Amino acid sequence: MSRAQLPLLRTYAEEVYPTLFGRRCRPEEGRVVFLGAPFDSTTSGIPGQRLAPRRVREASMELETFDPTTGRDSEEADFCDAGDIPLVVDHRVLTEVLGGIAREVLTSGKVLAVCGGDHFVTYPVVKAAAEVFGEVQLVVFDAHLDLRDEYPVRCKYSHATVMRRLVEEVAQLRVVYFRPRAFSREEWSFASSRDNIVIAGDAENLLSSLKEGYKVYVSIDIDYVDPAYAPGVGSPEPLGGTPEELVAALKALVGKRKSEIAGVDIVEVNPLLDAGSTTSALAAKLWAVILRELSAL
Ligand SMILES: [Mn+2]
Repeated sequence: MSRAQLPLLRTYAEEVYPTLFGRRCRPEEGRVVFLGAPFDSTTSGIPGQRLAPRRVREASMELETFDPTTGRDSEEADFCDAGDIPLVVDHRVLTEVLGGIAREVLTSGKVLAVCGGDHFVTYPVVKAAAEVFGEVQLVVFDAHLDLRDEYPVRCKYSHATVMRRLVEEVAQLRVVYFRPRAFSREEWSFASSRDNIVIAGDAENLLSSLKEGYKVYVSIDIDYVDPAYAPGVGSPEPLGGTPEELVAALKALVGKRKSEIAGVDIVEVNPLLDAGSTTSALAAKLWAVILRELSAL
């Protein structure tokens, strides 16, 4: 049988998998590398965050991306969508695979943008950042502190212990939380006992809490936002912030610290618990803002 040339059909096949804002490029192109981490093995609630990278990309295709106030368009931002890491279900394998990629990307001078996944995906990336840069400041937008020693029972490495493990294992790490609102007594007393953990109550406080000269990594748990705006999360916590507040804080942070930002992640979107694509679309919109701001160097 002859091998038919079918160029039109091949084009369609290449476009089956959605990319962030439709971007097709090679991973070595672009200042920012966008990478999906479809991992949800350490969640203590209903899993499904592994589906978020794909849903967030699909939602991004429906969004308009031009910002008239700056004249910038997220579709033209200086990034590449590198696809997803392979599905892994063991946190040690995730640490090896994602940590290795993060070291490579950060060593090259690029910014790593990770689309989770449950909050544990932050662990290997921040460890890699500390290996590459030494001193790292971790800015956390999250309803929760994720500072439990074990959660669920006897589990040391999970989405609810991720910040505790990082604080304990990474020397020279500073953690600055922006307006958390859900605490266990244990977490509060741990946070209060450490001078490398700061809780900021507003954007001004956040910026003044950051020391000069440190690389900055930004971790956004989508449950920072009120469940009314982000229902597709495993641990919905009432009385949260609005998306506008989050965007204002992110713009202030990225605007002021752009050249120091080593990486950003958005985690804990769970499409299985979402109301339509509400939460995935919010995450996609946040990526639009972040990529636009990071590109304006
Ligand atoms: Mn959370």
